[in-house]
Amino acid sequence: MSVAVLPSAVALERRDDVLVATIDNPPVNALSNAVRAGLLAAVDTLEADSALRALVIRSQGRLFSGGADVTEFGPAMRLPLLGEVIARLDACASPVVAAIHGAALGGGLEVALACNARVAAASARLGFPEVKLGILPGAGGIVRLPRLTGIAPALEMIAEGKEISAARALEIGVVDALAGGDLIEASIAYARRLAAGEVPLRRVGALPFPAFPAEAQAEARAALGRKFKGREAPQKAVELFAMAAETPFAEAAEREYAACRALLATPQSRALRHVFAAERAAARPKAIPDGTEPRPVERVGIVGPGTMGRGIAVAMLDAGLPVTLVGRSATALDKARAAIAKSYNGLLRRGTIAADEVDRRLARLTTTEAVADLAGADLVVETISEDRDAKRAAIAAIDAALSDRAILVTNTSFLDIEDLASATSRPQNFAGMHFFNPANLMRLVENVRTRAAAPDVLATLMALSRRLGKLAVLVGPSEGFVANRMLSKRTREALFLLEDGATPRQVDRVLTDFGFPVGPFALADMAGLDVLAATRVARAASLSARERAADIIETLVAAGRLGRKSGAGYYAYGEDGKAADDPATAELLKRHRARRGIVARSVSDAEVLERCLLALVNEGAKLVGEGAVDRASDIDVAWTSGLAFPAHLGGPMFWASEMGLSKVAERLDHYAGLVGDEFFAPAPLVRRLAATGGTFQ
Ligand code: T1G
Repeated sequence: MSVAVLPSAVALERRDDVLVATIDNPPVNALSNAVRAGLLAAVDTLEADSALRALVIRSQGRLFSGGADVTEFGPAMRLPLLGEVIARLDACASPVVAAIHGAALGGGLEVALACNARVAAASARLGFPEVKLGILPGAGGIVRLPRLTGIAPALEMIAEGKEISAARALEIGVVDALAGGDLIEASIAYARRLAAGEVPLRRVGALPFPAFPAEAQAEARAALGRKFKGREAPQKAVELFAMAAETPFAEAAEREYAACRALLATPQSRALRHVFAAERAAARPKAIPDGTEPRPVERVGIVGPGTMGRGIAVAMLDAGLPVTLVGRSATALDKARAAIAKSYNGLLRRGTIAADEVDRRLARLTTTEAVADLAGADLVVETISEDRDAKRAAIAAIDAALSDRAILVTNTSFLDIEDLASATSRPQNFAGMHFFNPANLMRLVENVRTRAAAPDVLATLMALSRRLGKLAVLVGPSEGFVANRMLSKRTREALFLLEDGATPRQVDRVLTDFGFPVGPFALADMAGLDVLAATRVARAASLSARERAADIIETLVAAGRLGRKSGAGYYAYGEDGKAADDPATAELLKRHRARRGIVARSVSDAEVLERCLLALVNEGAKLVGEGAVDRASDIDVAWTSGLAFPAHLGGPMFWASEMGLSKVAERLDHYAGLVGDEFFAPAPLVRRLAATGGTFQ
């Protein structure tokens, strides 16, 4: 056996008559320039040596390949391009086999599809995540995958970015075999069978492309339009599938590549790639020095069996953690356990989880009325109601029960977290973990640093969030943190707009046309207006005089309109559950304006959009200026993952940067004149960036 290490990220090794090429490009084996060159060298070696009968491509590390190197995306890609590598693999006279472990994604899967066969480890996953970056496979994914699977499964993978398991890949023909034992040995054996003619040698590009009739195209377009509102790439995928069905292979491959390049230059792709990078940057907060080891978390406690406590418990149980749930009464705890079991039963009915797995998760849940039972917990989440004195008392009691190294976090939404920290004897072990409802489903967690919190405590929160499958942003302590603090400014403007003469329908329509799945008033009706009214009471001290006077929610509640649950709120809800405009709301608004001495005027859609969004952006700029977040892109992560800001617009700060900060400042000045300085005077950071021509990025 001889080993030749090329000056590239691909090592070559001869296993008798089979050449094994090993991609080694940490952390995700992206197909960087050195990998592409290495793969070409592998094909050269194979073709130059008649003693070699086949090539196996495998990878070192966690996964086969995460695809093209996104850091290389730019106007000029360095040669060789991936397309050249793919074409050489495809044209190779001797068999080539891909040995897939971990995951084969994007360009990584395209490399595999250009091989004659694919052998996968049973745990491997395969997918085309390009669409999440606003692009599409550009190196043969579109022209090859449907030839193996048919149209529908390929569209799911390419236009929706759906990842599949190795078992599913075998079922739909994407892989040829699953390796029971050693993947490399199985792949080498498969390559030898191909070389010996025991298994017919196939080139995916030579298979017929399935028919894609016009009606099926129209259906796919409509379904994707509903599912991915406003997104260009999924629609483009349908167009390219249709093109590939009618175009000779080589020409179709060229057109696929050109389309991918064109998508790369779109604002949507820039925005989505910004979000991808922002999510990864958020994982490295400045307050946590490199190399800080998180503390081990093996057992968690949750105090407060209400909605949030239950959701957090499910998130922990789902991640394999044993949970001790503490409540004040057996009745409350029984209710919580029943609710948790019910949510698992829902999954069971839908077939997304196995019965024995539900049993295992529920078996990890212990309920108790005794705070002392938290003694063995490594981390405890306090989720009792938002009442300062009650929270301080609960926190002091939990603190007394915990060991010296245990971490205590509060899930408060808007109480002063430094004040809560002062209720503990070990403030270095105290911080915030602000989950969103439903806590087991929402991706965002705001981890809140307090002045005294130890870096390894913060590192533990970040690591735990990741283990829960969440996206975490580390934020500073301020009222409402990032998401709710900014959202409250949009809520304020939405209410002021109603006072000025807009209707709930207009505001909701403008924001859903922008790309939010639901507008603020339809959302308020879902949340319950009584709940929102209570929040207004709790926050009264920090509301401005005009906000306090804009008591539309209180007026609606007084009229018995609590939102969806009472059949009417801003809208009226009939049998069909649809939100209908209600003359009674219009009448209440009219009286409200009369009482406040406001003369209704017609408000343009542009004004609605600018006031709602610029109010967010300006508050975001204040958060950045105060150092409450490390970078503006952390805000974009919070909004795209937690508050449904359309990711293809990049988040509020990216959106504002695209608009240009001098325009942002100019519009803020305009609304400061119209609505009031206290609401719209540009944040100092906006002024500075407007003057220097900078952006938030
Ligand atoms: N290129 C460059 N760097 C990448 C990368 C990539 N494709 N994928 C991940 N990284 C970096 C990432 O920034 C982070 O860096 C580190 O690797 C670990 O990532 C021609 C057009 C592979 C499932 O869209 O989905 O192929 O922050 O923290 O949770 O058609 O990364 O540590 O400095 O996310 O284990 C298509 C994107 C490209 C895959 C691993 N591929 N990546 O998840 O680790 S387009 C993708 C992921 C394409 C062809 C085209 C995930 C992952 P840092 P991580 P992870």
